[in-house]
Amino acid sequence: YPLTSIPDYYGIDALLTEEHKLIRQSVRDWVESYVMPQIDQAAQNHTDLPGLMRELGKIGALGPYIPVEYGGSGLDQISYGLIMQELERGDSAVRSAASVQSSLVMFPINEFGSEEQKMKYLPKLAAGEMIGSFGLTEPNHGSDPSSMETYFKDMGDHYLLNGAKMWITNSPLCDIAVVWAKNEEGKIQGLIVERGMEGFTTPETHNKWSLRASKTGELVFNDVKVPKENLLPGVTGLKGPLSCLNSARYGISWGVIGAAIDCHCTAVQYSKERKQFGKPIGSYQLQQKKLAEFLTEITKAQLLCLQLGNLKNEHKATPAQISMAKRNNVKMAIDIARESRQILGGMGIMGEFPMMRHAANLESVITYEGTHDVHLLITGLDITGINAF
Ligand code: TGC
Ligand code: FAD
Repeated sequence: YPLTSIPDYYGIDALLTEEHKLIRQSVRDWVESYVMPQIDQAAQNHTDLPGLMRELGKIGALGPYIPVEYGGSGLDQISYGLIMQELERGDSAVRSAASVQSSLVMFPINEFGSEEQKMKYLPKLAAGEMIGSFGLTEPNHGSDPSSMETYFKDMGDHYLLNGAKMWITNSPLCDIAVVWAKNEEGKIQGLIVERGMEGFTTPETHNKWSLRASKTGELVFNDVKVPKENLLPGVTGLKGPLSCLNSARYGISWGVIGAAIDCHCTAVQYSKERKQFGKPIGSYQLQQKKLAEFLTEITKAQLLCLQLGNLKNEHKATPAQISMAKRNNVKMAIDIARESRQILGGMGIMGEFPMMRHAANLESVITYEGTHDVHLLITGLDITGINAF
């Protein structure tokens, strides 16, 4: 379908700077040339895209808002959002790779790391020469990370880390993992664990029906000796990992607009070309209702993200505002993926079209970074002041 059909129904482009539009175009071009031609096969074969992280590094998609002196691009939050949107138009797995590296690995090192940690890790992470993962979720604690069991002890000249993390994006590929664990006082702190440390393993999780072009796995720590200089000195408590989630959830709010746009544009094109009962299916009211609702929901999501990005640029976005955007936009995208698949009839289940892949991916996106239910409870708490967890 023609890229010119990408919706901007409310003229939102006029609110973007020339730099925003250039960044968006360059990522869009890269997605067209690198992701689109191979993503269906990668997803069908359950393999990741070769060299993806280095490619993302080359186009400046890793840590775009990290300061230039640490290898980032020093861009604003709208730029970050637009990059995520274009990546997820290609596939949620591609946006996931960039989200984890940027918001869950580079962000905590930049916010809470020592100068030595920033110099050691950030430039390589920004270039995609090093792959990071983020370990918060455990087999017994997903929505409730404060009950985590992974812990470390102070052994004098090093820490000893024990426990396990589950559902970790890129764990089988990672060179380092930012791991959240409890100290001897039961307070949560972050440690940078490096591949090769004795007792650290990263088994892959097989047989996913979702995010098949992304590697997921475990992080297992069996008496891992972690050097003291690998503790993130700048934060203690759950607010450490949750601050990273604020950044990643914000990026997801934008990203899923890309997946929705890909489905919408494909459905518009198909509905004009496919004829049944002698007329294009797009001429029937039932199909037009779907298309009209897609465009309405995409437009609302775009406006929501743009203003959230403005707030974020001013450091005024609250975690609850970010939860609302993540919850609303992911549901919007998964609904559009499912409904648009129907517009294509039988063709909608085929790999030549993106809907099934996006719909299946979005089942993970609606679950990770806080489930749909958890974000509703965060909004409920913000409205009432009453914790319903
Ligand atoms: P609660 O008692 O409310 O708060 C504990 C402390 O944390 C602070 N806090 C936050 N700080 C910054 N940002 C936020 N969003 C924050 N939310 C809470 C809070 O102020 C408090 O600080 P302090 O100083 O008073 O101690 O915490 P709780 O235990 O009741 O749990 C709250 C809840 C449910 C909101 C939270 O735990 C939650 O969000 N659960 C969902 C878990 C989740 O999102 N996991 C994501 C794992 S990572 C992932 O999925 C990556 S997928 C990546 C990909 O491939 O793209
Ligand atoms: P649970 O917390 O067990 O929830 C099960 C159900 O119960 C959900 O519907 C939930 O909404 C509901 N529920 C839970 N508590 C309540 C309540 N109080 N009230 C009402 N309903 C409730 N984690 C990481 O740390 N790093 C990663 O890189 C990462 N990548 C991921 C990649 C993929 C592909 C997936 C699927 C997950 C990933 N996750 C990662 C984990 C993800 O964040 C968790 O799956 C998510 O937080 C939910 O936890 P859970 O799966 O244990 O579900």
